[in-house]
Amino acid sequence: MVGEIWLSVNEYSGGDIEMKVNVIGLGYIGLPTALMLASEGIKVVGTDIDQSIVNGLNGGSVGFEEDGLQELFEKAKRNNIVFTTQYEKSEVYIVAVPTPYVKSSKKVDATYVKNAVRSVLDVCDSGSIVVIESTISPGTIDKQIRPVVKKHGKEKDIHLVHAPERIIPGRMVYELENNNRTIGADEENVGQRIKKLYQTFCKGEITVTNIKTAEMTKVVENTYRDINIAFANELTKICRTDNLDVYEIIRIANMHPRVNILSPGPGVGGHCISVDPWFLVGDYPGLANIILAARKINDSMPEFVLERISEIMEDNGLSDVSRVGLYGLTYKENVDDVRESPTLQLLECMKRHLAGGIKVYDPFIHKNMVKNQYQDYTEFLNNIDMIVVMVGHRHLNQNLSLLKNKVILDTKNVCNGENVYKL
Ligand code: SAJ
Repeated sequence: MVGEIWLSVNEYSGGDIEMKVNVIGLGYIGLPTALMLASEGIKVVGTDIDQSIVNGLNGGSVGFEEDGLQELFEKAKRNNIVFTTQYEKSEVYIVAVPTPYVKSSKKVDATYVKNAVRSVLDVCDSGSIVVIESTISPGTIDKQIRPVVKKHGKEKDIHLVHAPERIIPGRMVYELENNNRTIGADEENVGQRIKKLYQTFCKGEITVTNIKTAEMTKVVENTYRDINIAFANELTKICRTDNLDVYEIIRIANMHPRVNILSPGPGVGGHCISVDPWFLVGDYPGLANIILAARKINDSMPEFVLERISEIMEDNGLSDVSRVGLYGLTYKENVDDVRESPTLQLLECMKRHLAGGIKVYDPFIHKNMVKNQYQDYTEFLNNIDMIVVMVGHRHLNQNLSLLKNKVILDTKNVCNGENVYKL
């Protein structure tokens, strides 16, 4: 059977051999991956336990916005991609379900992955390959997934692979095609087979290594970025106490050939960079020191923004927080994803301090999800004297003139002018 898969992938690259892949979890990662494979002629079944997602896809709606995603969807449909809540017998299974972390222990919560693997084991044949794409902390496959396979009595029958994704929301389709990737497998030939599969759409370099190295590498990549953002945020706080312009300092420092400081901001959101470093903190207590400090600094930024709001309100004789508006609810610009967003963290922090009434607007969020949220930009602006730019959406820049009578706190360094305050 294993030989057959190897053959089929090889033959596929040369032409028209069928190969079936079941992609499990049709979210931000699983869906584009499923569509990409189907567009390249692989027979794909996309599975999600959420009937409404499956109904949406079968009804022609992709569910979220990404450049090039709709076109990919159309192509995949022409190639007969199937969307269902059922798991389908296939040669390869790609699991792309969420991996949250347990707030108290900071350890990865692999429940969704384990459930998905259990369901795969119920249907799969001997020789199948189960690829985990979800981000997991180092050792998760050994400690949590292998026992599930063993309990099912299939440890000798199936092959586990870890192929963490690297795509960034906002550029997913481009990055799926062009990023380098890592594949971790127990046996080199299994890794090479999965490499062939990803090579049907991925033009980047694909490194095959062992599973634990692949797990660690993925978490290290996001932790590296978290630490570097934390450095920029810490500099911001330092510069604030001395009234120094942190952006000018970073600009000049970055002219050094070996310095590349990232941008400060109102905090770090998203489901990756603000989550993955906790896996290392949780798993290596006492050793993950810089990592923990970086997490704390980035998590402290929404509160720092609140302090800045209060200072600037006082400077301008403003006392009514309900005349202040937050621009942006998403975790970064030009996406509709609000997971772990700094604005939500800031609102949470206000709630803890029993403060409320601040207004909110985001051009990407068409449903009201927080209190005092507006859907109409003009109405939002008419009801505030001070605007806090939490996210630098393109929409803000296209309508900058509307802000000329407002006091502006720009946490993303996207506005200029006399009435503009920075972090
Ligand atoms: N941010 C800053 N300053 C910066 C850069 C980002 O404050 O200089 C903030 C953003 O505003 C946002 C957060 O950090 O709130 C994260 O945004 P991001 O654009 O840096 O990254 P993500 O979370 O959208 O995607 C990351 C990517 N990982 C890395 O860049 C190492 C992506 O490649 C991964 O695939 C993704 O995480 C993931 O799934 O792990």
